[in-house]
Amino acid sequence: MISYAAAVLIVIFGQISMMKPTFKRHTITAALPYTNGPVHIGHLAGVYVPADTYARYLRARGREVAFICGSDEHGVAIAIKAKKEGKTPQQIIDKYDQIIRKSFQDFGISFDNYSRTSAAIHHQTASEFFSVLSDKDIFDEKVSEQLYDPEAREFLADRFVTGICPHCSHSSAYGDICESCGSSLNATDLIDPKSTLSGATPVKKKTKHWFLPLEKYEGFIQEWILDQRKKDWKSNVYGQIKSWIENGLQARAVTRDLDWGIPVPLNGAEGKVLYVWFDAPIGYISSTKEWAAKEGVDWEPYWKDKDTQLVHFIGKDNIVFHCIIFPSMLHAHGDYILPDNVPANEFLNLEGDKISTSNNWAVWLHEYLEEFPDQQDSLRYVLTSNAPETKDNDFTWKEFQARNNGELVAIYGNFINRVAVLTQKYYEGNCPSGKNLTVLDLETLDTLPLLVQKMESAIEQYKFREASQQMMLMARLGNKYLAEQEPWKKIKTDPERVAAILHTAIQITAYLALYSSPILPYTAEKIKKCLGIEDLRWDSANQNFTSLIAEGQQIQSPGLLFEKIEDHAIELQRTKLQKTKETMNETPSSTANKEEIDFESFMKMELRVGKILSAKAVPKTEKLLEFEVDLGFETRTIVSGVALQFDPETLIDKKVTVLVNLAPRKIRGVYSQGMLLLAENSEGKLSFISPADPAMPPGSEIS
Ligand code: B3M
Ligand code: ZN
Repeated sequence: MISYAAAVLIVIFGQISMMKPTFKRHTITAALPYTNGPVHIGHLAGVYVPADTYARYLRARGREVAFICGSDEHGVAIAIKAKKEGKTPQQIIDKYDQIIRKSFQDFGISFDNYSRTSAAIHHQTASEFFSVLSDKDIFDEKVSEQLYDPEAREFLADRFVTGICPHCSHSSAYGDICESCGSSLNATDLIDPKSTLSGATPVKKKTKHWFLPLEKYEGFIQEWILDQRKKDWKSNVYGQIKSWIENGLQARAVTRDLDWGIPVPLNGAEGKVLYVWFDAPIGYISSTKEWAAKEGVDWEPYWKDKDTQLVHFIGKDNIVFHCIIFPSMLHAHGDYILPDNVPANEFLNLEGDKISTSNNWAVWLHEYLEEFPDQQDSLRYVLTSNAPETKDNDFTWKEFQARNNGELVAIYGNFINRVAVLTQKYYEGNCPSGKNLTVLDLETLDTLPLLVQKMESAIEQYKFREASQQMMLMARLGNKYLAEQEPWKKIKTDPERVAAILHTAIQITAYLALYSSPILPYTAEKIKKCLGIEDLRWDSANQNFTSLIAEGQQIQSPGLLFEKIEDHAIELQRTKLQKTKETMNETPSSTANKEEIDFESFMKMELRVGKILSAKAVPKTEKLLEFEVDLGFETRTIVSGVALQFDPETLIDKKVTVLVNLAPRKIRGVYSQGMLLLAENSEGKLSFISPADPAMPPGSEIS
């Protein structure tokens, strides 16, 4: 018993000495996802699962937390996506905001608030922030030469332009960043730039912009991060900042010539909007305001009180924005606190290849749940235990299966299940007495607070992989204890011993449930309910750890906690990816990719020149226009899905190519007789096929 008491003291003392300076409250932010696509496992592993684990942990310890996120709805990525799909940016953001919100909800990402940067409160907050800096004369106003697409008649910046990276020669760097070497770029730095709108080579044209003079903040960043030796910061983050400072910081334009975004609140800035990376991080502040208003609390301490811990969870491609640009903005403003830490993760690859939204090389969260319903915790666990914390990591379906079946099912689930079943069988579900615990039982229980302490310390250092290992060690301990004690062999001969064994095992299940909650929230909730310990608190439990569940307490079986994943389910996923790969490797769409046809088949098509006589929208549709087309020998009605890209008025009298002998079809109530032929470039831009000589009369045959 002495060794047992001593161990407890060590545990308690150890905990006190390990504790970091405690903050009064915590503002936890997770990168605002762009609403130009759904979210995938890379997002979850890199940002949202670790952020959620941290937020859940702090709440479990009774801390005041504001866990903040929202959709990032401005910027070029969205403008491009809208152009590609022939939709308005608003249509795009509305669609993906919904999908993303739902995925987060479905995976139990416990944001206190999830906002949108298109919200009025954000426009106002970002606008005000800009005005404060402008009033303080922070910005340099410069007329400079920017890239301009002469075909699309638009200024090009960021993702609207690609070219060769001047630092690493990567052939498809963007106008704002090279994803290969991580350098932040200005579009004019690119070698051999090309417009992603039209493919044209851009020309330089003068335009006025407002610049944040980052070079003036070098000293501040140097002192804040490097000189203070934020040694508890992750080395990948610290290293990136250091190399940025060593290369020298340059002024960055914080306005853009774009028609999608927050208007620059200045006279003489008409037609210009705030740069998305200027407004997006301010989105954390707006989202906090939105939350505070709903909760009836004051938002300001969450951003302005030195006793608040501000932590940004992001992926490594966002480091410069969160560790240099946004802090410089906050510093220039003057009222705000700076992040206490930015635990950025590296990237998660998928089956050996970089996850890519455009190539569909991803496991989309909404699709995962269709195939593995109610198995959120399995994915959360696998992504945590294999998180790309210090280097890029690979997600493979095989490993997913192995960890799910070998750890969650065979160890964690098996242990809990056996305890529940045996307690039911021997004691009708009531926890047996713990009065005859042996030294071995007590020593087993003794180990638990130590594991919890290691887990706490890992989480506080943002080492979530390690935390998940400690959690699994707890389950292993329980499983091993039960396997070695073999209560099923002793029940007839030594019922007193069996009572002690099950009492001990039940305490371990309570432990496991309580301390798994940041990592496996759904599972923890289920077990806690069955044990009747929903109200048990993280800290109090640790001081009372031999009798979390008292003698006689009724416990229920949580049923199947984790489902075994069979080979065929994994094969299905791998085949799906294999198919994607085949499409990726297929000849690009700019070269022929349909099956060969013979001359006769081609000759079956009757193609003629037509002249558009009238064009009007088909009521209650977004995309359809109804045309009257003169074919020389007759006039036909033809419906075509081009409304998002063409103004009907501009098409009158245009000569076009018509497939005349296509079987007629009724489209949205309109009888369409034929098809207008269009060319489509890789960006989705459409163009009618017109005869080179505009004098060709309607009805002329094309062959
Ligand atoms: N929208 C996410 C990304 O780079 C970007 C984060 C903004 S956080 C303020 O994918
Ligand atoms: Zn590069």
